[in-house]
Amino acid sequence: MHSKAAFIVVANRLPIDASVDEESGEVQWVRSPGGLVTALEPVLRDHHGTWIGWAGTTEATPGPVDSEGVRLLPVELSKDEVRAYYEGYSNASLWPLYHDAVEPSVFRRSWWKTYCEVNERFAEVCAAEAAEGAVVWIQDYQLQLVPAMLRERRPDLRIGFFLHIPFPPVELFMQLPQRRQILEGVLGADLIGFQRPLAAENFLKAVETVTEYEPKGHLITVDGRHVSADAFPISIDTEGNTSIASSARVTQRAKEIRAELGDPETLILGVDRLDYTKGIEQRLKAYRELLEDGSMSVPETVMVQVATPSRERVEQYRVLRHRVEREVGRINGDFGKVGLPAVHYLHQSYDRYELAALYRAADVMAVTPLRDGMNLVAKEYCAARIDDSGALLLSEFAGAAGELSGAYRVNPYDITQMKRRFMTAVTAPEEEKRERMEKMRSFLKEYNVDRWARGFLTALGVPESATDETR
Ligand code: GDG
Repeated sequence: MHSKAAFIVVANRLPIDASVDEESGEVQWVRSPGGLVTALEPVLRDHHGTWIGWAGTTEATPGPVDSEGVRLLPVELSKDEVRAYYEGYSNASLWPLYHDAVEPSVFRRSWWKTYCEVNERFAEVCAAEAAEGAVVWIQDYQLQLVPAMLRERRPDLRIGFFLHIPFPPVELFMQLPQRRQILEGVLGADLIGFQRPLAAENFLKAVETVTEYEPKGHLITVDGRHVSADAFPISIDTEGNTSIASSARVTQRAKEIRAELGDPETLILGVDRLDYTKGIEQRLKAYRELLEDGSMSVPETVMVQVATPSRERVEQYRVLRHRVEREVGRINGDFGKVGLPAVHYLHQSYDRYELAALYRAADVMAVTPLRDGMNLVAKEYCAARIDDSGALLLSEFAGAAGELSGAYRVNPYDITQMKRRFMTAVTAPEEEKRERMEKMRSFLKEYNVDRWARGFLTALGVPESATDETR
């Protein structure tokens, strides 16, 4: 029998993907590298820790896998559960509400019921896996009930919770039919982490308004227990990103990309999950108007928009895709030339090397969300600019705007201002851009994802040596 875990990460998804072997047709599990894995892997390995999550499939769910010193423990979900818990309550009720309700939330009582049941399952799996006094770190909005459900079963555990997306202002949060249950769920944790101080403040205000608990500063006393809520801005594996961007393969590919695009003077890049929070439509609108009024022209300027497929069964995402594609078609119809479109729209996923090559090829990176917890793409772009060139256009509504002070800030709701900022980013003197980029790059060297994970775990009471030595 395997021994119980002293450190556990609980997230909606396990860091693995199913891949079907072409010859045998067998399902294999491949590790999917991501920021969270990179950050947590050393701590997990050091503690012989376990990662609990859904394997991303409703079919051949793998048994527990031991992978590079980390135990991956899958939680099974049925098709109906994925629809109601993940696509429904998480992504059609909570996601829009937590992002300023930029699209209206859809509330269905049956989705909530399944959300409770699935959260319960995660809590049960975790309770059975945790050693006495273990540290458990629960991730994100899909699992907000797990902290309290777990505490009920295992009061001996040290529980942390981190919300990757914003926490909305109380006026909006009040719309949520299950506002009390959600807050009480999260309050099961000892430490609650947010991306920005504003999110922590919104949360504290919601607790004060909705529950009987009275926050004092960042502390809330819940049944005699001290719960702390604070900001822990997430970051990227800066060194890893920089090293991929400097590789010969990526350097070569960045050159090829520019050549394939017809060697434009200015290459504008957008990389987002195709999500209505990312401000893709506003960005396209500003670009179209700049082409219309002659401030920019094709082929001197070209835009590449990578829109990674996302949540395709959720209605609002389908509608968004139509709107974006119609606008891209319109821009290309009006301003493209044979073999030279004004926007290269790519509804595809790329590997990290191609992504890094795009970052290195782009003169201006446009990150214009209407609301975003942090936005890692903005940080990855800076990490990839190994010669300190390039300009980052960054929405003030992205968490990253609080940290990346060298960016050209935009309000994506103000198209006129966004057009002006686009032009500033394109025409600013090289020296100015370099200074701005240098500032952001040195910030990211220090504030990388290790620092984020260590900061949170230290605040949670995990001894510093345990989070430090292996780094
Ligand atoms: C949530 C919050 C918060 C994208 N396309 C491809 C690809 N990506 C990678 C990027 C980046 C990640 O996905 C996206 O992260 P973001 O932070 O930009 O946005 P969300 O997905 O909305 O993330 C956000 C984040 O959680 C972390 O806390 O910052 O605010 O919304 O790393 O590079 N990666 C590859 N191919 C692609 O086509 N390989």
